[in-house]
Amino acid sequence: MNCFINTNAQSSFIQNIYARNCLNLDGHWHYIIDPFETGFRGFQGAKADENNKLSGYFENKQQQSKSELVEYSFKKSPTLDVPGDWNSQDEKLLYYEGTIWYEHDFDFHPQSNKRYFLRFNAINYDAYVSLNDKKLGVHAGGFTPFEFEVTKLLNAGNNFIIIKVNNTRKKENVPTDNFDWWNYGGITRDVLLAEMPATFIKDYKIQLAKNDLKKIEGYVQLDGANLSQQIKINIPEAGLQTTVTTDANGKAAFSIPVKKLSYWSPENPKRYHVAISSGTDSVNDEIGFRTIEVNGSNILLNGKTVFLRGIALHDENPFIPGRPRNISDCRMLLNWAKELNCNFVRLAHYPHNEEEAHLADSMGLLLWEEVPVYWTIDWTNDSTLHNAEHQITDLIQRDKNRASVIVWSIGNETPNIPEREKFMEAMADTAHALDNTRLVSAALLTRTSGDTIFVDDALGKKLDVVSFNEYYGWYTGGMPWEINKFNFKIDYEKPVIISELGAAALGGFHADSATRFSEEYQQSVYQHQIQLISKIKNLRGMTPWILVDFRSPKRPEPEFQNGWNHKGLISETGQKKKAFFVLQDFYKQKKEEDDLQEIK
Ligand code: GCB
Repeated sequence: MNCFINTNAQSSFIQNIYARNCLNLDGHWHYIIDPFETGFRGFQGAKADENNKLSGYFENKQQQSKSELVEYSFKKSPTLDVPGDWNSQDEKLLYYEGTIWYEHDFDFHPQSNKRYFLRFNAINYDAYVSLNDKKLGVHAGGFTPFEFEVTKLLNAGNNFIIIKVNNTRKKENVPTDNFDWWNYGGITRDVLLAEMPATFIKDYKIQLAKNDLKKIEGYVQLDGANLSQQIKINIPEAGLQTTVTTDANGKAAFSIPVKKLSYWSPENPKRYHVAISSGTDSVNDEIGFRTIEVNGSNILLNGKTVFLRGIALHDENPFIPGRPRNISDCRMLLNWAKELNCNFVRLAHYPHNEEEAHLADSMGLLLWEEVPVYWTIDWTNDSTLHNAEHQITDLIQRDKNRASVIVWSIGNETPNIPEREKFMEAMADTAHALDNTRLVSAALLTRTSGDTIFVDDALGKKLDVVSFNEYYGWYTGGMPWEINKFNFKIDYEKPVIISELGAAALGGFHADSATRFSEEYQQSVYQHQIQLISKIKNLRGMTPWILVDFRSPKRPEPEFQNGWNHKGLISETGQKKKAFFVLQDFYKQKKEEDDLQEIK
């Protein structure tokens, strides 16, 4: 059974964790590979973990005398870097799917008037967490943050964390057991110990009101015993401030009229310093203010039509190859997108690093963020839906103050079958209910009959933007130069984004444009795709698949694939393929057209 058992984890977490006073617990963590789950069940398979007491293997046990039999040792075991997936750090773990135990010691001296939260920014997939041999709780889902309050469990002096991580793919998980990327396991993002005042600002939202350039709106949420306080929100550079009082639940909503603001956009990624303070706490953020809306078949950014010159991206650094280990890895990827003349990036197919959205804010890149509701999810399983809803909720909770984020994507290529409807409609409703200031979409599938490509998935009615993936010239539709015969029939009078198109090419392999896996073939697909999709009257953006080659166990062909999906415009060695320049030129032209439009 898969369920999102979250005994002690908060259903929400501290907003803007990187602006807080944190001890960073990254570093070299000991690990033990445990394919038989011996540490969990005990040596004879007896039950472990009852009444919050850990037994056997979990404990940070040392041999006390030379005669004592202890058949494991964290201390003597090798280490893995945290953050980092395990697959890329130890050759024998490249394909590993199962359990690994992590252990990490740290020295700490808690203060008596503070509260402490142990924060994990992502662990893939199931995490079972303990501190000083006391169970904190469990978490399911590989890409969203979670935390535990540990105020009462910290020692003065030595402390240790033990985590059992398991990345076994399961049908009922989100994503399910079949997906086209590497199943990187482990503690893939930062581990932080946050020190907070007894009553603190746990959450806030500060954004322009829906479609309103003249009003900043939001709320502040306190956590602690002293819930009724005065809260000040100050944006000094804009000359804006307000004071509100929190209610008995610690929440206060506010609204600030705006006269003059420099609005955030890719051309002007202006962020304002925002200070939020209560009697007992204060936190700062850098926030950009912009509106995003759909008007008929247009997408309007700050009231003006925008064309989304995008590209899709996995959360992977090809040079490791593995999950990015720090923000510089993400910066490298986003810089490549900039070089391609993009103003938009699709962070596929799951939530990427929290800091990446801050980076996109500062670089002026619009973002599509997504949850891994991918392909054949276990549609009728209630706990799977609960898990998926939890993931979209956590993502929105985490990134709701980021100007860069304009689209929440609730899934990718989910088949148009009746069992799916309830699930996906619930996802769309959840995303809309949590955030009415952004657009909700999903990467849909199409169907072809004769020379017509039909976009008629019923889910389209629930989406603000109709997006779909199509691989004409690669998986279907004949040779690249034959695809222009197709025409689109799209059932919705809404803006359209092509969320994927593409073809694979092995970087450096040259042949004619009829030869699969050659750069020339890929180049030809891009040239003809640009003509094909230009037929779509409501086309307002595109995110071709994909910026960089990425690893996939579903690509075993030894000569051209060798465990890689080579649809990148940039190879796994960082080499730009011919198609990169086709798209770069097209986007340059699009940008010039848009700039001209602006002048008129
Ligand atoms: C798709 C999927 C993407 C795959 C891609 C491919 O439609 O959305 O995850 O990697 O096709 O390369 O086939």
